[in-house]
Amino acid sequence: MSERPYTAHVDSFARDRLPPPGQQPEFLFELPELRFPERLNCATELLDRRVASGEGDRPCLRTPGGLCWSYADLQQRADRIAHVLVAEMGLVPGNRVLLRGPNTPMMVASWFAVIKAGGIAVATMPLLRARELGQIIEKAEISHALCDRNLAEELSLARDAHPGLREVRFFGTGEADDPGHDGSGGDFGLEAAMQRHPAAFDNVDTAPDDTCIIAFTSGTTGRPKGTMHFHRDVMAACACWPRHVLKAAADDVFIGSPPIAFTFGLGGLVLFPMSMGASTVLLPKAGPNELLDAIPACGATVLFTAPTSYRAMAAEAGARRIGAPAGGSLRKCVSAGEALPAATRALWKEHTGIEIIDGIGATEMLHIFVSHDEAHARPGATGTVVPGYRACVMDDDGRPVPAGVVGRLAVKGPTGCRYLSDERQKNYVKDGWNYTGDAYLVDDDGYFHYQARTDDMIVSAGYNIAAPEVEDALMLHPAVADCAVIGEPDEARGQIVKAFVVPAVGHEAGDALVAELQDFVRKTIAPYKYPRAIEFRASLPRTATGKLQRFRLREG
Ligand code: 3UK
Repeated sequence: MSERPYTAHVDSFARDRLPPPGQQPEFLFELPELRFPERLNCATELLDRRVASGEGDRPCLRTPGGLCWSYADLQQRADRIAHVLVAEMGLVPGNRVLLRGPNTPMMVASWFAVIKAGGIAVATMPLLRARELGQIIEKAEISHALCDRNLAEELSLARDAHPGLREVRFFGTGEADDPGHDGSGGDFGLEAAMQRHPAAFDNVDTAPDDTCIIAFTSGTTGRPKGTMHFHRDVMAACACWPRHVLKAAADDVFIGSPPIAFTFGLGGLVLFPMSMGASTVLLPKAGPNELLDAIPACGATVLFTAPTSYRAMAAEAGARRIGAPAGGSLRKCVSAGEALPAATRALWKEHTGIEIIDGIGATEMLHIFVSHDEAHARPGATGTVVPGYRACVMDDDGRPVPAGVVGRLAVKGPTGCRYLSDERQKNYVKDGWNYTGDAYLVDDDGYFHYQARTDDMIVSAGYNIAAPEVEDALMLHPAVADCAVIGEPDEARGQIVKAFVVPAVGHEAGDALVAELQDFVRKTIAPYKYPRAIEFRASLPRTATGKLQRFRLREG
C-alpha cells in the first residue's frame, strides 16, 4: 500500500473538505461482503457488470407511460451522457454535478453518467427554489448541472446569481412522447448532445474512498448540511439492509414515492433494485392516488413510502385489493423517514394483509441501520440492528444505558457521517459513534423503540412525554386524520402537551370532539400524557420528504 491512498479525483475538493480524522466516525467492515477491492466505481458494479455478465436485456427502469429500459438501454444512455459531461461540458473527476428533476429514467441515466465520469452527484429536491439551490451550489461549489426541462426556471434563476455554475444542460423524461427524446429538440438539449457521442464509455477508475455523492440533509431547521458518501459506501448500503432485511429478488418490481435526491429514494428505487437485478417503476409524481393506480398497472411488488402515505392509502388499497394476500401484486412494503405509528401498521395490515417493514435511516448514514423483516415486526418498535451495524442507546455522557431506559441513539457501521466542511460534525459524531438526534430505548430482546427526536421530548410538571407517543394514541381515534403534538410553554407546568388535529371526513371540529379526544388519550396511555390543549387544523406543515415540522407549530 502506498502512503497516499489512490484517488482518481483531479479536483480534490471533496477530499480536502472531509472532517478531520479525529471527528470522523469509526467504520466497521466485519461482514465478508464488506471487503472492497482497491479500486471501485459503484456505477461499474451496479450497471456495467450486469450487462457484461449477459443480463443486459433484463428490464431495469419502467414508467406507467409504458417505457421500459433494459440494463443495456440505461447503460447506453448513461455512457452517452458521460461523454457529453466530459467532452462538451469539461467535467474533470471530482467536480460536483447538480442533478435536478423528478424521478424519471433520464434523471437516473444522468446520475449514472456523473458517477461513471468520476464526478460527484448532488441530487436536489424537485421542490427547491432558486434561493435553496443557490445555498447548495455555493456550499458544494457546483460547476455543472443536468436538469429536467420542466424544472428549468428556478435553476436558471440560481445560475444567474451563481456564475460558478458554468455548464447546464436540460433533459426530458425519456418517455417516447417527450419532445426532444430523439435529439430533435436542438437548443441546449442533452438528448441532442447525446446523439453526437458513442454509447460506450470507459468508467473512471475511482478509489473506494473517492466521494461519489453529496446528499444534502432534509433538516427541518438551519443551513443545509452536505453529507459525503464514497463509492464504497454505496456498495455497503446495498450489501447490508437490502440483502439481510428486505430480501427482495431479481423478479421484483420496485415502486415508491421518495425523490432520488433523498437517499431513502436513491437506495430504495435505484441502488437496491439494481444491486439485485430487479426493475423499478419511476413516478414523477407519487402521491397516494398515483401509487394506487400504478401499483396494479405495473405489477409492482415492493413499495417504499412514508407512514403518512400508508395511512392515506390504506382503505383504498384494500378496496382495490393491491396486496398479494388479496390477489394483487404487492408483497413487500417499506416505511421510513418518520416513526411508523402502531395504528398505521395495523390499518395497513387490516386492509392489505401486508406487515410493513419499518426502518430508521438517515442521510448521514446513507440508508437504514435499524429495521426488521415481515416475520419479526413488533408494533411500536423500529426493529433490531441491521447486520453490518452496531447500535446503542447512550446517556448524556456517552455511556450505554440499561434496557428499558430512554437515551440517545448512537450507531456505527460501514457507512457514517462526513459533513462537507461543517462545524456541526462534532454534534453528530462523538467517540466514533454517529448520534442521530433520536431518543430511543432498547428492550430485553434488542428491539429499538423510537421515542422522539431528542428536541421533541416534552417535559410537563416533571414528566418526560414523547410527542410521537401522544400522536400515536390520537391516531387510534377514528375522528383523527392526522395530528401533531408539541410542548407549549406553560407557567405552572413548564410545558403542556398541545395537539394539532386534522379531523377525518365526517367529523366536526369543536369542544365536544376536544373532550372526546382528551378522554380517549387518557384511557389509551398514561393519563398525564393527555393533550391539555387541542387545536384543529386543515393540514399540518411537512417537509418535501414528508417529515412533520413540529418547530413550525411551536413558532405559532
Ligand atoms: C427520522 C425515523 C423513526 C429520525 C432516511 C431511510 O429519513 C431519512 O433520512 P433523514 O436525514 O432523517 C433522519 C431522521 O428521520 N426517521 C427516519 N426513519 C425513521 N424515525 N422511525 C423511522 N423508521 O429522526 C432520523 O434521525 O431525512 C430514512 C433511508 C434513508 C434516509 N435518508
